[in-house]
Formats: sequence, C-alpha cells, structure tokens
Amino acid sequence: MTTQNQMLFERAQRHIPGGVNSPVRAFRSVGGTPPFIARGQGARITDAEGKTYLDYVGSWGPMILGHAHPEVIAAVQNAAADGLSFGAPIAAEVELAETLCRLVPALEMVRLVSSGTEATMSAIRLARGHTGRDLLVKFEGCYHGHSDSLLVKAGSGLLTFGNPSSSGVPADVVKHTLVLPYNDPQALADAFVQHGDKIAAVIVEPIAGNMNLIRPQAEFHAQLRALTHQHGAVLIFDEVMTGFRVGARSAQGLFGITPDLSTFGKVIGGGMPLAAFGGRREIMENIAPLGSVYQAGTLSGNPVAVAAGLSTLRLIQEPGFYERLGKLTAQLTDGLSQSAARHGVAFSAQAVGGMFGLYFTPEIPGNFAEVMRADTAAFSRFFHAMLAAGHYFAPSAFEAGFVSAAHTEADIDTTLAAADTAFAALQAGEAN
Ligand code: KE4
Repeated sequence: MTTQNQMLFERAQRHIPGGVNSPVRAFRSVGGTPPFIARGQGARITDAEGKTYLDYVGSWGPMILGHAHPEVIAAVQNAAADGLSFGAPIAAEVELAETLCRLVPALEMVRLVSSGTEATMSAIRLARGHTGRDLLVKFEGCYHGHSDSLLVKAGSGLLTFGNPSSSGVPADVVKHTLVLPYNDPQALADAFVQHGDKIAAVIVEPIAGNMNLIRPQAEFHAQLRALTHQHGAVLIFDEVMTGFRVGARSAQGLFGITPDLSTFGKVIGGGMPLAAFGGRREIMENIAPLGSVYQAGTLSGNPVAVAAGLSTLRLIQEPGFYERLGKLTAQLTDGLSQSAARHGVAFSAQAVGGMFGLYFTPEIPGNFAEVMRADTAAFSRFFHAMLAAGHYFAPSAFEAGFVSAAHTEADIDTTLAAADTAFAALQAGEAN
C-alpha cells in the first residue's frame, strides 16, 4: 500500500528535481522515502502520516530553541502583521546588527543576507576586493554553500589548484581555489610558502560540520591565524553552522581566535532565511555603497526574518542556556557510545555544545580521510531503525546532528533506549 509520504514524494519528483529543494533531504545516501514534515513543536516533528519524531536535525541547525517557540512565533506574527518586506531600511535590522556586533567581538560591521551561501560568497568577494588578490584557500570536507568558487575538490596533487566538484562550474573559476587537507599543519605551511603573497583569503569551518563533526587539532587555528596575518591574507571563519551553536561566543570564542571576517546563518535567523557576514571595519568599508565591492539583496534584512533572529538571539542569552544544551548533547553522545560498546558495535560519538557527531568507526575521526572510513551500511541500518522508532537523525553518515533546548533528559533517554535496540539488532546482523 502506498503511504502518504510515498505519494507526496512521487508527486514532488514530477516538478522538483529529486523531489526536494535541497539534495540531502532526498535520503539518497540512506535510501527510502523521506517523511514529509507537516509541523514541528518543541523537540518533535510530525510527518504527513501523523507520525511524530524526536528531531536531531533541527533544520540543519537553526532550530536551537526547538520548533514553534511561542516567543519566536509571536515575534514573527507581529512583524508580519506590519508587512512582509519593504526593500528599505528598518529599525529592527539596525538592532540586529548592533546585537551581532555586541555578541561577536570580531564584528565591527555586518551585512545581512538571506542564506549562508550568500554570506560566504560575499565574504570571499570582499576579501578579494580588499586584498586585490585572487587565490582562495579552503579545506577538503568543509562546505561553505554552493557558490562557484567553493564547488571544488582537491586537485591531483596536494598543492595543485582545484577541479570543479559540480558540473556547470568553469575550470577557470576554481583554478583560483586551493584545497588543503583539514588539520594538516605541514600542508598549510607549504601552501603559504608557495603562494602566501597571492592568497586573498582562507575560509574554514572552525569546527567542521559538513564531513560529519571534525574538531580542529589544538594548534590548527593558531597556525592559520599567524600565517594569514603574516602574509596579509584575510581569515574567514565560516560560522554558519557553529555560530551560537557550539557556545554563546561561537567557535571563535571557544578557540580565542579573532578572524578578519566571519559568516553566520542558521541560528541567527531562528529558522527564517537570514544570514550575515561581517568583521573588521577597514575591510567591511569596501562593501557597496561605501566601497567598490558590490553586494546586494532584495530580501536582505527582511523584517520578518529579522524578528525571528532577534527573538532567538535574545532567548539563547538566558543564563545557563548553553550549559544545559551542552549537557543534553553530551548525555546523548555518551549514552550512544556506551550502548554501542555494550553490543560490540564499532561506533564513536562526540559533542561540542549543541552539535554532535556519530561515527560508525571505532575511534573518533580527526580528518576527512578518517571519517570517510565510516561503515556507511551500518549507519544506514541504524538510521532507519531509529527513524522507524521515531527518532529523526541526519540522513547521511557525513552530517553533524543537533540538539535543541526543547529536548529534555527524558527525551534523550527515550532515544537512547531505541538506540540500544538498534545496536543490538546491528550486532545480531538483522537487516531492518
Ligand atoms: P545555506 O546556503 O544552506 O543557508 O548555507 C550554506 C552553508 C555555509 N556554511 C556552512 C558551514 C554550512 O553548514 C552551510 C549549510 N549547511 C548544510 C548542512 N550540511 C545545509 C543543509 C542543506 O544543504 O540542505
């Protein structure tokens, strides 16, 4: 019998490529039919068939307060009642800019945009305009959105320029992008020896969340900061995912690093289309209309999105917010690790603030090559066992997961009980 989700997915695929508006949602790497979500409330989402799940994706990070938080919804409703968009300055976007610059010491100025892709694309153009250089350095396994110069995979040699990782991206565009291994101090040093005075910017996920969660090695960011400073290259911390997710002061606060530019998204929009790039005033003043680096957007600083962002940023500053969120996330990852060990399943997990990584590898991976060794078949079986039991994890072995402030210890215990059953079935070799 065809289910409601299957019927919706079939319909969707007739008019939307792959039936989704973002590829990872199609469940291609885990198989099966994605649930079509009808509504969310707190830590839970409910699909078109009325099945409810504890949500550990949270829209890939934005829903740090949980779904449909009453204060955020009220802020959105109030803003919407006064009109959805004006294409003109509004007081609320000034308040949001002031709030971001207060909460992130590295931000002296900020420009609001509508997606993380726009934020990183704009920051890269700004760094190139500011330095007059073309070369961009990024790291293998880090994702910064889908602008052309970032859709690049490592060249044949370690220090050769990138090749397109997507069709439709001219080789001429990505030849200015150098892809280095994440957490490889020697490769980083060599790159600056060879190209230092031509490097416009280095963009990095300060804690990687798009090759699953990979932490930087102890000195990685200090080395990066020293080398970019020494060679006049702009250091861009892409905190679209880590911003206000891993702690009150984001990843840059955790590491005590002051990047030249930072990008934010997800949490700062509270689930609405809102992102930002910002940093040192002398760099940001290159942005039009002040300077010669063009950047624009019809819906930038949209009043409804700004209302959601301001409300979210107010609520996550409440005393004890991150201590509790970190404890809940660690309760999940510690419990999963203990359960897998009891059942002899090769598995590891770690948490950083409100985000986590689950790995079907015996040890926590430290870089792209190690995380690629994960047992993706075991992950898929675990994923589907948990989904069937009502626990919604990221449908890919190479994505980070997220806990919200709406989750409770009892919710986490419920998930851990289901996981124990799933690990037992994995060990017994039961297909699910
Ligand atoms: P968006 O354009 O999707 O708003 O942001 C791009 C982006 C930039 N930088 C970082 C560090 C990011 O994680 C992202 C987007 N993250 C993915 C999650 N892997 C979004 C999910 C999706 O593509 O559907």
